[in-house]
Amino acid sequence: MKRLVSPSTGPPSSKRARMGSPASDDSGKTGTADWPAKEEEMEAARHFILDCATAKTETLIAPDKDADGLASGSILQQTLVLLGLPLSLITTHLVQRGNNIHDPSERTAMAELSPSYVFVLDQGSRRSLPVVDIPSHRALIIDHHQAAEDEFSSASQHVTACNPPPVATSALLTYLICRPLHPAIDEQCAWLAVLGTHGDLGTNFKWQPPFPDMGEVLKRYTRKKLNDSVSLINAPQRTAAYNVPVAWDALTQAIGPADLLINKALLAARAEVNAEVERCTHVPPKFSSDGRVAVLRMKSKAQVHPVIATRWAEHLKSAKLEVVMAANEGYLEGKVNFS
Ligand SMILES: [Mn+2]
Repeated sequence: MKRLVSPSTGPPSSKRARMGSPASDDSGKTGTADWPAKEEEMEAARHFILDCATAKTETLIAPDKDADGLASGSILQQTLVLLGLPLSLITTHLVQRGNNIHDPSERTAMAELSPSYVFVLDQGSRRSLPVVDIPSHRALIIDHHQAAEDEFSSASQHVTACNPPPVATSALLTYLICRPLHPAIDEQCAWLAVLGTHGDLGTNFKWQPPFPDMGEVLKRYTRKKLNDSVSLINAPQRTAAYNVPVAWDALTQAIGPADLLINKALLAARAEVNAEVERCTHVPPKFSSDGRVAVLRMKSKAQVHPVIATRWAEHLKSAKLEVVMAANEGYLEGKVNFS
């Protein structure tokens, strides 16, 4: 089966034509049909992307703020540009701290950009209004969070890797959708698929079937540099300033992990978060009277509570202990954020 579609020839004339995918190619190395998502959803997503590139109109990418979401967004943006969509027609929307994409303020901000095509990446899914209040827009949701078949924004198209297991990441799903669309995507974007996957599934993630063999990528860029990149890309979302655009800009401009490792803004963000974790992590936990719950309290504008909860969970050793909670009073005004 032909795996690559030349950008000059465009999509096959038949809407149902199969463009091929790693899940169904000759090598048989990368899993089975309908993994990481339903083949028909993946094919429909490819047609959506090709339609968008051909339409040459205002396009909005709304990726989640972490390594997986941002890597997914960067893969998609590079694909659209390779397919001929001018970068000047692509805008990115990153949601505000503590917000989600369905918040009225986010919907307003996205609608103001008057997009004809909207991509919602790695944001989680729920039954909701159309992504934006623009009657003519087309929206594609790419996700891997658990969702029932009808738990998506109305008037949207979706492709989800939430089943069958093992659940892939949004970055890997996006990569596997985009890879057959242009011959350069493999070279440009494979490392981003690994970065996003290590972001969500852990830095020791083993690339075993049905996951594709990424041995080449790990060897070329090294696991260490890719994992270092994960922590750098995840740093801006945890800073007091919540400066996610710093991570998006760095990731979309990087040719490989080496560019991220010397990025001053990312390094500064990580240093700030590390210092703040260090400041907040030494308050000893309080235990419930039965010893089953430990609570760590802190007050920080930075998103340090997940890191501190994880650290203490690894450190505390008690047969009775079942739950370790970090409670941050300083993250969102008037609220306590738990991890
Ligand atoms: Mn994700």
